[in-house]
Amino acid sequence: MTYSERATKFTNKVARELFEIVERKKTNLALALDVTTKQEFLNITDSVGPYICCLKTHIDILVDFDDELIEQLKRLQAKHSFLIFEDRKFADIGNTVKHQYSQGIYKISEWADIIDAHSLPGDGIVSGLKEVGLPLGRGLLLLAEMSSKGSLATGSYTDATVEMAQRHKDFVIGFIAGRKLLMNDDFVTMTPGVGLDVTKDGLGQQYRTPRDVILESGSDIIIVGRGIYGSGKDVIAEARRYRDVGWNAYEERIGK
Ligand code: 5IU
Repeated sequence: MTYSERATKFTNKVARELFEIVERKKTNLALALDVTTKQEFLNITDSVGPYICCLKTHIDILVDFDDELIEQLKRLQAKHSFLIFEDRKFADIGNTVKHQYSQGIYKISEWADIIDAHSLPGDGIVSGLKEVGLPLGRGLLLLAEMSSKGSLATGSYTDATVEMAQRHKDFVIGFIAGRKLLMNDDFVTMTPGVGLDVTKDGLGQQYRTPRDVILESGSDIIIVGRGIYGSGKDVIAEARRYRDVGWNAYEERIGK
């Protein structure tokens, strides 16, 4: 199925919006922007904005974070049209994650369209996040698999995560995983650990190609970080390159 056909089937508004952006901008590329200063963060987002459907953030690594950053980020979001995914990987009991999601310095629920969580604590984590996020029209991804070497999220853990998602279809929009996990098209699959030039990073990260991820493994969105903004890279040229390779793999998959 095409991204636009998929978009019409989602009941969750964020999942629908994501695939509408993918189709409109013809990009299944999400940028994982792990930089530590506001200036780098905003400059790269503005440069790469036209080529991405989603910006994945780790807001707590910015050394000079302030509320103004969020306003600037929202302006760039309106300018370029992408969703914001805060890769917070919530992992506590429902009552605690509720506060981590909405309170503290970052007030993630106010600006992040998408968040993610470990399934480890059980259904309560989803229920807690849902209390905050559902009324705001947000979406949650569950971590069903990880790209790093030796990850324990495999086998029955992955299966139980899929079952958890199916019990919370109103709020869980999909998975972080290396491959499409369900035959039906009810969930979004986003895959990190994507790179064209190297296969690992020395700290356990493992890279696969966009073609492997989208065409062979049936994922929907490639998440690319240092492959685009790593040292010495031309970020615009790299973003275009990943967008093109990711989109070609999708067109090949749907037989275009
Ligand atoms: N990330 C992973 N693997 C995972 C999950 C998240 O790499 O299994 I869940 C994050 C970490 C980083 C980005 O923010 O995705 C990948 O960045 P690089 O492309 O620079 O390795």
